[in-house]
Amino acid sequence: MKKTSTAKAANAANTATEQLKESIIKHLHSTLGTDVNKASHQAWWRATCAAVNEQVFDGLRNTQRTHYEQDTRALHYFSLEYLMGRMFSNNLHNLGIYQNAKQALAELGLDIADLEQQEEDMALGNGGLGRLAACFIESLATLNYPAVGYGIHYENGLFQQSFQDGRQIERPDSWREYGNPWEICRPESVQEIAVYGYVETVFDLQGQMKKVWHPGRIIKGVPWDIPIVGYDGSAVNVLRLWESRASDFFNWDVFNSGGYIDAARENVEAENISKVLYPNDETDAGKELRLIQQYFFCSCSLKDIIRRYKRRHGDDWSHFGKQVVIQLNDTHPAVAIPELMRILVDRAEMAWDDAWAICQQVFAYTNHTLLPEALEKWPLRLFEKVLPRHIEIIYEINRRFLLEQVEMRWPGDDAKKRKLSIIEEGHEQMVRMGHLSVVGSFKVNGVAEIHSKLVKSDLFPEMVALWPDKFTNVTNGVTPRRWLKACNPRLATLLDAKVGDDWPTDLKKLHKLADFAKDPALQDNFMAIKQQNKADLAREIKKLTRIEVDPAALFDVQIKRLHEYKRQHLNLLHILALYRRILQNPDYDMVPRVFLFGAKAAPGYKLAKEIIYAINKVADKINHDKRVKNRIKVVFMPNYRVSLAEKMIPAADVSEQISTAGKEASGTGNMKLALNGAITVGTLDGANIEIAEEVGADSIAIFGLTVDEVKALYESGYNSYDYYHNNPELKAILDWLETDYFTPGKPGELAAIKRSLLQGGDPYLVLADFESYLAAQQKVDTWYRDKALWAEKAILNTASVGKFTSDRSIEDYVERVWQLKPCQIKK
Ligand code: CR1
Repeated sequence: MKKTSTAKAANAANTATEQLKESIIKHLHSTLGTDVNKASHQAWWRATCAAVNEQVFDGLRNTQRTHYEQDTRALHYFSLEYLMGRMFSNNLHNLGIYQNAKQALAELGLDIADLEQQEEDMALGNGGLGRLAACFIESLATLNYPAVGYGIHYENGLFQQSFQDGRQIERPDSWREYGNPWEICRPESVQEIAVYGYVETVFDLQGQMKKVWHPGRIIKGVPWDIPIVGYDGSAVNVLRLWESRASDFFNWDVFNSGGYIDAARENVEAENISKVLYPNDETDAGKELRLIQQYFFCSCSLKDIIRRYKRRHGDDWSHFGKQVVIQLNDTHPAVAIPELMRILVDRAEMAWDDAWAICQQVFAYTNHTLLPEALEKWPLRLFEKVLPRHIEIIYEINRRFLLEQVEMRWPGDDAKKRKLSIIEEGHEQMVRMGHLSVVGSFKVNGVAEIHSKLVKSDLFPEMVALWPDKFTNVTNGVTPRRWLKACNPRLATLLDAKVGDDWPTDLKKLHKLADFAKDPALQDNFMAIKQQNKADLAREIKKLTRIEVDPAALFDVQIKRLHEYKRQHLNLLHILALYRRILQNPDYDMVPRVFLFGAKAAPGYKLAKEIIYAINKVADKINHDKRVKNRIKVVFMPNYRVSLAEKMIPAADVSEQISTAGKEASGTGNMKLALNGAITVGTLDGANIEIAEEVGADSIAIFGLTVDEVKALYESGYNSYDYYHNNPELKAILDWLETDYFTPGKPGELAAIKRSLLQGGDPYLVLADFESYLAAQQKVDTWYRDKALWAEKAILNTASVGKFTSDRSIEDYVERVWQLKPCQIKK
């Protein structure tokens, strides 16, 4: 019995492989216009993508037809960022044809790994927030939920980073310079949107007052669809990204009246809107173009949703709130709230209360940060200039909110009104997008338990008093398809054998592994895989940086955006402490470690760039110092991005999650690293707390002040000099940074870090956590010496983090916020 079914499966795989091969050759000829004899890897890759797309597009058509026929309620994810990375291997895995493709290509004399490297990352995001959106849309497709991702088709994604004498250099990222095989242009669904101009008050024949917006400029939005393949390949959803163009209609007049140059200039201005992603992670750019970007994509997307709705329901709006739910990924798309109000009140001529009721059925808002510099506020003057009608609508939303909610609850309390008003008073009036998002949404969530608690207690306590049921938590997650199956094939194969091959859609299954955590055979296999992954990464490190590292050393990894609150400089202080101990004691006994960093700094963030420079300079010194005898190597990997993360994460022994408690909303790298068997050195912050609960106190190295202790310390008046004066080692390494030891002939080049930690007041409590951080690292050193003990902890990490699949996050959203039903797609 078993034999025949295995034989059948083998036959089917053979046919699939043959068909793929044929299709690849066909596309090499007819799509790429080249020939097997002269095709480059790039051409082979494109031909293979075209072959894969035959299946992707079948799935896409099936899915769209089914959703239309069944008139499903759908989620619309509004996000300024999608950090997709590469799509090739993921699409193959999710279609279940990775092995066939690998085989087909091998038979054509090609290594699939070489082709994978041909793809540019689709880096339309900064960091965690954008990557979360990418994981979520993949999970939504996998779980068969009707969903569309909406965003911007940036011509340039996040800048490419290189180092020149240790300093970060940014270059533009033209990810689609030669076209991208995964995107489909949809000219039939173009939208036109308006900005600028003025509002006129008119009275109709019945004497009703009406507002008429006379726009100053019209911009065309051209949609590009990226198919999102669910795992097992039956549902294929879309990510719809808008590209801005000059409106033909609008510029025609200017052109005719002889204003050819003016028309050309306007074209450039219109096209600028989707030209580039703002490279700030967790800081508000506050620029006019950014507001226009936000409005542009929200307006295009809402019109797209309404067009689809009307195709089914005509002018009957009564089902809109049942069919449509919109998730706002942070406040960036919050302008969608007044835009929907404008469409309903001004265009559909609906009564305000009815329109508002619809809005409040439709919008939900996710908060991703408590950092004050990230909380978006727009100068009222600017808002008024760009969106003159929307500012009036916001005034009206605010007037009613203050009157019907705040005044009712706290009569006569002007201080409360000032605090809660969507318009901030002051030297310059500002529009508070966070307030607008909470007022306009039916649900508000944070992204980890602790963060959601802080959103309620520290950010919006009065809003909680008004609407206690509005606030909820959905802890973040990551897709195990990309972050284990595709990026760590060796471990994936071991897991298939040990727990069965359904773990990619049922990650709790990994828990079976815990029973074998002490089993020497499993430990050997598990650690042998880690070793091979480390050897692969060592080769990559050599290729990218020319630095040689020993795969037998402990690989200590910190990968995330560069930010003071994430405290890469705390990591650096630990490295300096170890180095100094070695210099003072040539026999200093420590497990050899490779410290690996990957991080981009926002181009305007000076101190972040100084930290990169300092790490590079210290690395240079240590890596060439014979006295170190390879006990320490420091490597800053250039151009950290999704595809590099996929190489680093499977090779990590230690995961650095060392933010100041209360500052990292969740983190998602922490989940990916633990899933791949790295042991976390971390603070009780964000999702680290939940990871610790899952893996158990013995399999994680927790250190540092807690959220409450951090608050207490700030309140009692933190003085970083106390720590500097009381810890001679800490004092010595900080003073070291002021000398020219790491920058010969140029003393003081690394002094900015010391300055920020002392004169600057050390806003993120680096010095306060230093001692306890070093103690946690010492513990890790001890653990690592005991191979069996380490293997057990590593296995327990992989076994215990099933909770952090993005499938679970999506099911939480469905239950707590979206109220969706899955829709099975027949193949
Ligand atoms: C948070 O800093 C979180 C991601 C995704 C980031 C990070 O801790 O994992 O969001 N916040 O929820 C952010 O980018 C603008 O705010």
